[in-house]
Amino acid sequence: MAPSAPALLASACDREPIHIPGSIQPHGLLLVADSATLRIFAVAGDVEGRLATDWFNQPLSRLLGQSVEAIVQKLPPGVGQRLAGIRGSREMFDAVLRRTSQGIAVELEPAPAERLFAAEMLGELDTAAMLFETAPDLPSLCDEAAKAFRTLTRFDRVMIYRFLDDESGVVLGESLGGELGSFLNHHFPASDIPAQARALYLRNRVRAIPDVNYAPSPLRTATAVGRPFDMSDIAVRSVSPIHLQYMRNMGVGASASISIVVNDRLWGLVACHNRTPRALAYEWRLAAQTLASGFARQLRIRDEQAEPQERNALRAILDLLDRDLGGDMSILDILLQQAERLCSAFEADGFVIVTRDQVHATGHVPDVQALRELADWVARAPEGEIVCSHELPQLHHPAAAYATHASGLLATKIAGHAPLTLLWLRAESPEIVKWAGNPHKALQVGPGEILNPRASFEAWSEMVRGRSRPWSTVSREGVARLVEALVEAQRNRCMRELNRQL
Ligand code: BLA
Repeated sequence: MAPSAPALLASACDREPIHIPGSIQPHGLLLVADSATLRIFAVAGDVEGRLATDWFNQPLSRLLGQSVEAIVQKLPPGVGQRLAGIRGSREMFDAVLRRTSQGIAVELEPAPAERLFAAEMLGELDTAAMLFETAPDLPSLCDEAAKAFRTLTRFDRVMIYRFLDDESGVVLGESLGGELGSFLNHHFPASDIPAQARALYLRNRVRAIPDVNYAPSPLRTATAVGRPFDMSDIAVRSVSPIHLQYMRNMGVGASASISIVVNDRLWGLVACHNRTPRALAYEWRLAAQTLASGFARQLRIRDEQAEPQERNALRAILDLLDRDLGGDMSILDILLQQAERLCSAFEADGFVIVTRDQVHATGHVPDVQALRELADWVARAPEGEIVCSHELPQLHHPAAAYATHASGLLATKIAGHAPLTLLWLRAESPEIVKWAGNPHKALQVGPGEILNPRASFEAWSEMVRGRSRPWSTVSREGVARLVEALVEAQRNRCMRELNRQL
């Protein structure tokens, strides 16, 4: 089958090597010095004009002062060290030094006109933490977060953008100040933020584009260097031109985005937009990162609190099964006796046990023929694998015919001399999704054509079918534990049988 238009687009976008753009944003300067000699071998930006100096092969200390040598000596890999108050020819700079595998990188950005004082910042963070804690539900928590980030950054529009399972995203919270319109509850396709960008944002947690209309400043080296310079951690890294066009299409003049990381996964982003150019200086970026950690902590706590009910129901049924499996009743009879509970504990609409010659169904399920077909498909998965989907028709096309009963599937096969396939089914829950622009028109690529971002962000609604409520990690773990218990019971029974025969 030919790949769909959005899939083609996503893979084309995923290929842009955004960590090695070979240039920076021109509000900053970049110097790269040899790690051993501390002599500069590459620069980007108007170093000659703004620092009024010749740079090539000069020691870093000539530009940054003698103290730089001691700082570099103590610099652990990967951690940025700030050095404030560097005097340029016309302006003051703040510097961040970083040890990389390709040399010592020094980023210089204009010092902000005002400073963010620690006491002021801690006060703001403390107030935000309290508001996060007392927010009654997820939408209010996201609204509080959007407000807190707007108070801190003073951008016109601040959004809490959450990634969904298929990597598309939705705006869950928003705070508006200026003339920019609202995107609250709007969905955006996965290709708007491609995979390599999401991976980078897990590592580099705060990014700013002070002016989306900038002309990039190329990295210049006096002698050829082998590998392109990796700018993954560089704040002034030049961003993808496709993304810059996207921002311009949205009517945005400046942006900043802060990663929200929960349990080592990129849960979402705080997306800050300003209609006109606006910078987010180092201190504010640091404060934004701390605020994002506090917000992420609240998200994790709430997620953990939401689970106990489901966990308890599953534990209860697994304990019951453990007790019965120690006895003499057949495994199939035990499962049949507990079928109703097995269905409800996994919050399924239907539960089915398929043996070689029988189909035993509980709850709402499609017809027997469909169930057999589905079980045969599950049985072809590698042994021990748990099949889990809340968009079954996308994974297994014949399921489109019975999607109303089974858009969600959690399933596994227990091998052995009397193999069993267990299917938990969830009914379709059609959803009206409001997109910012028609996601199916996002594609503008053909052979030899240049990739373009969407030009329209007009609200566009669509009824999404073939999806159920997603399965939780707890449910998936529950099936894994059930499989373990059943396999062990089979083994014990075999041993007992052998002992009896001896
Ligand atoms: C990056 N796209 C991004 C970023 C956001 C979005 C937030 C991260 C920018 C950053 O951290 O500085 C998209 N911005 C949004 C969305 C909202 C928003 C969804 O405010 C909703 C509220 N973009 C496209 C297409 C491609 C593409 C078609 O639309 C690919 C062909 C690419 N987007 C793209 C790339 C980046 C990006 C490559 C990385 C930019 C970079 O860091 O260099």
